[in-house]
Amino acid sequence: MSISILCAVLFIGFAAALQSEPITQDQRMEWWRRSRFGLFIHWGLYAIPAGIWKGRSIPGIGEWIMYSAKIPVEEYRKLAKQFNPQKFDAKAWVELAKTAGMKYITITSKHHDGFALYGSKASSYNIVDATPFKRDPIRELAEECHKQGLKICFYYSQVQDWNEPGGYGNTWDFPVQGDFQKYLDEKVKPQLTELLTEYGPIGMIWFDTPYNITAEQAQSLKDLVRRLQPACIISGRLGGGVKTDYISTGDNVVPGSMIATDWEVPATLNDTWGFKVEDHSWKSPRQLTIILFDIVAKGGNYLLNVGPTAEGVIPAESVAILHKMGEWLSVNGESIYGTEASPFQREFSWGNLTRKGDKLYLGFYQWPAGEFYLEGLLTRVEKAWLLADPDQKGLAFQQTLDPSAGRPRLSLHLPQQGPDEAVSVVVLQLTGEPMVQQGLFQSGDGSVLLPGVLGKISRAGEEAQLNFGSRTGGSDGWLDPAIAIDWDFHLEKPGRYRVDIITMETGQHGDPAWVGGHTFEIHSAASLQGVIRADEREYSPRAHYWHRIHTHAGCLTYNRPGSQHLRLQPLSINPEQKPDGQPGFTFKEIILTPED
Ligand code: H79
Repeated sequence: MSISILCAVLFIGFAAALQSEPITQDQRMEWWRRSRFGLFIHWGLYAIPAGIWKGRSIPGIGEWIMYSAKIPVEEYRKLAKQFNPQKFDAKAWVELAKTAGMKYITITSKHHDGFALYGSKASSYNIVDATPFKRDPIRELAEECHKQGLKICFYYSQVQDWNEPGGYGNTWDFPVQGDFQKYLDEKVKPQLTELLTEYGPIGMIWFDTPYNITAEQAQSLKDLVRRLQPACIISGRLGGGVKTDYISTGDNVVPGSMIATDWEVPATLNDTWGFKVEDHSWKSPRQLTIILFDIVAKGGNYLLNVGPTAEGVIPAESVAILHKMGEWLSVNGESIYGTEASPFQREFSWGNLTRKGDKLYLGFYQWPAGEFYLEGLLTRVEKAWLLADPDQKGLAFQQTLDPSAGRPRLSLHLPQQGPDEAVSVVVLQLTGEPMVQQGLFQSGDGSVLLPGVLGKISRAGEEAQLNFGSRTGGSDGWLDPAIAIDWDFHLEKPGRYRVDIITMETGQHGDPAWVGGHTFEIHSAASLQGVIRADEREYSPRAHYWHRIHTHAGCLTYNRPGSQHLRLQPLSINPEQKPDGQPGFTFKEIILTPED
């Protein structure tokens, strides 16, 4: 036996031995953590009506048209006879994802309407058996992904199925809920088995709407996926309280702070997932790039959606946006792929940071005018440069690390203009792993930021909870005025400070909602009382469609430097709710600004 054959045999034996080892969670998540950016595809029969049924525009998301227009099963199923997407081109779709800098594709194998986008033997209501198209686009896409080195993942609606009496959701055809267990056994499990055995290695199964399923039922789906493909990731929305491989935020919801686990934001380019001919509310590539950077800086993944037409074409607007993002990533991808969350557990008004080993990447959503300061970094900087600069010309900087000189501070001399209109990235090469002074400190400009997510939340002296998970980062559902937030912070410069309370607009794009009129008390150096009102509106780069609303709450004078405390206590919360707005006090943060 030659050495090379011997080596090959040994290697195969070794690989087989490795395979029989149970896969660890870190191994399962490895590709996903490196990827950071994926393409979501919502495609199905709903692309034919594209938001319009019998001449009437149906409000809401496109793939929900059967539900929103209460279309009877018999009528909706007829759409299959028209589904013939001759322009579908798996190679082009995968190439688009690659050009956009995306590393995985998650496509709807079966959405809530119950129609399978692949050749399923478990249900003839599928693209191969029920349409004139007869091809299996899921197979073509999976093969193309395997060829082009992307992970293929399948969205599968496990609870809702409007085509089946046992599935949830269709109350117009099936006013009495059918046998859900039977539906699980006869449709869901056989179909998941097909998807996990006939299409090669699957990156993940993306379950959705985790309601109306018991812990046992959810566990049995998890067990099935684990048994068939142990390396396949299970998305956050399985249900039944069963732990999955990562957290999925709400649709289009970017959390206000870091989450210390794996998580992903599923999001749309306009307002729909499935194609809608009348939806033109495209987000700008700049906005989407900021969101991408912000998500990665908080430790998450971004799954961004396209809704192809009934012909099989990805809308030109979507293609143009994704090309732009790809251009940005081709220059700045180093600050995204394989990076970790910012070591600072807070947002900055200028942008955010990502980290890889001994490097920090500062992503500027707004280019600072003049000198730029970063406080709290305890590790020495060796070199700073613009990521977009191929020569990596060093930027001048000064760093104060001597504790007797006060807070550690890096000051950077930046050029007049940033290299990118979306997010400009500065690289800091450090002498070691970044160490950061945690806690709430005064910034270089003298301001103090007290974010809700970093405060201590209590109710009548007991620990309490508020949810800052809304897409704008403001608190969601703060209706109880007995809840208070406390902060301890450090002040270097005594003096008089203006107090701004920031609340967030919410609501729908194009129709923002905001409710004020809550009354509050602030206790710190002195006590202030007031009413939440819109004294100033400010554009928020993180949540493009919604403004940050400032309430000028008055002034506080601190006579000495050092440790300080501030408490925000609502006295009353206005219960009014605007259509589609969030109820309650949509509090984001307090800002203290020195009054010179
Ligand atoms: O697959 C996409 C959505 O179809 C799915 N999740 C993402 C990834 C989703 N399932 N449920 N929802 C989203 C929320 C549903 C909201 C609704 Fe409505 C409000 C359904 C009925 C009222 C929006 C407005 C849709 C119809 C009217």
